[in-house]
Amino acid sequence: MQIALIGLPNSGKTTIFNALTRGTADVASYGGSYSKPNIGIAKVRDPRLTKLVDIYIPERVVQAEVAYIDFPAQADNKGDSNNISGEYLNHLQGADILTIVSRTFEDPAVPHINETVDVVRDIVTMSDELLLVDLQILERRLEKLVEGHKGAKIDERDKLDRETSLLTRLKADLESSIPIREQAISQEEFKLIQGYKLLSAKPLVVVPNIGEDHLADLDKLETNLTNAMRNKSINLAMLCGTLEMELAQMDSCDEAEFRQSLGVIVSGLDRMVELAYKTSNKITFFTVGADEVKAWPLDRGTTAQKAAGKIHTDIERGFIRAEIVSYDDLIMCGTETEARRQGILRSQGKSYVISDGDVVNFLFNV
Ligand SMILES: Nc1nc2c(ncn2[C@@H]2O[C@H](COP(=O)(O)OP(=O)(O)OP(=O)(O)O)[C@@H](O)[C@H]2O)c(=O)[nH]1
Ligand SMILES: [Mg+2]
Repeated sequence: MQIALIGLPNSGKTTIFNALTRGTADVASYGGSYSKPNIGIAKVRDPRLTKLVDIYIPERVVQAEVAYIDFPAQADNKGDSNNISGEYLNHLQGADILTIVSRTFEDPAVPHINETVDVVRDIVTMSDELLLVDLQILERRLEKLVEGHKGAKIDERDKLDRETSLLTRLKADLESSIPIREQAISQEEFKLIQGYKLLSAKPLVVVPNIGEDHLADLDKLETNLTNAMRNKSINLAMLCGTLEMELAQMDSCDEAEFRQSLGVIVSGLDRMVELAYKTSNKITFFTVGADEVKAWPLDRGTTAQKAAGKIHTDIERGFIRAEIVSYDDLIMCGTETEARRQGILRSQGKSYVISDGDVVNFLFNV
């Protein structure tokens, strides 16, 4: 899973990138021209995995991973579509989830591109920027369709007409500020536009970056901001970038102690990742054993047989059945043997749909 961090200059993207990846990329280093993005991989912290490790005491623990890309904003980026093009656009189109980092912290030492701090304005600016990019893509495609129509054979015209009317409809909604992800699009229609990799079709998470001085009000601020947003479907995970970066350098005991003392028990980064999973319809299943306990990300709605294919194509091909117990039931029973004894651990066939937290043992024959 790849998450792209975008936002206006000085919003705290690199600070949050460093916190997520325990990295040391330069903060506040924009020089006015586009330079290479920072790319880093982070393990997904999942407390359920820790508990499973306590039960199985495996030789190896494998956490899920997320790749993050942090883009240096251009010095003159005030949020118009011309800023997203070329390599930058390619990177964004390749990401699974877009995350807008939006500055909420006040700091006279850190200049703001729009002079004042106004988080709602900046979130709208950034999401409109994504819409504008999509509009341009659709406009260019529509021009090509008109040209193509002239030279097309009669039987091809029907297909071109269908696409033209779909794109015209999507464009009109974009012009009314409705992102693709909120438009009513059938599965069949979606297939027609999939190749365009439209940015506003991607799951979006907004990360308002607050100052250390507002940590105590985090929950209240987040609720207020959610209420203030015109678009209620926007998913917010508010956090303090500088604090999270500081905490990321500590070991987990010190981190927990420090969080306790600040009253920020839950990691803002963990909440952000959780939200990223939720908005992109990803769930987690686990495989367990004495050799390895592993967390696997999976698209919601995937069947047991398809999930087996994540591990190995042989397991998918030779799938017999899957033994499944939910994480909660396993914890309640204490051991797999007990879950089996109580009949909670069940055998499921290939069309069983995997749920979040399922602990799965695939039986196969090749
Ligand atoms: N006070 C305060 N300063 C912050 C916070 N987050 C980031 N900063 C500061 O803001 C400046 C910009 O942070 P960066 O993380 O470099 O921001 P960016 O979005 O990556 O900036 P560009 O790459 O230039 O677009 C740095 O000086 C940070 O130390 C915060 O939560 N509180
Ligand atoms: Mg940066």
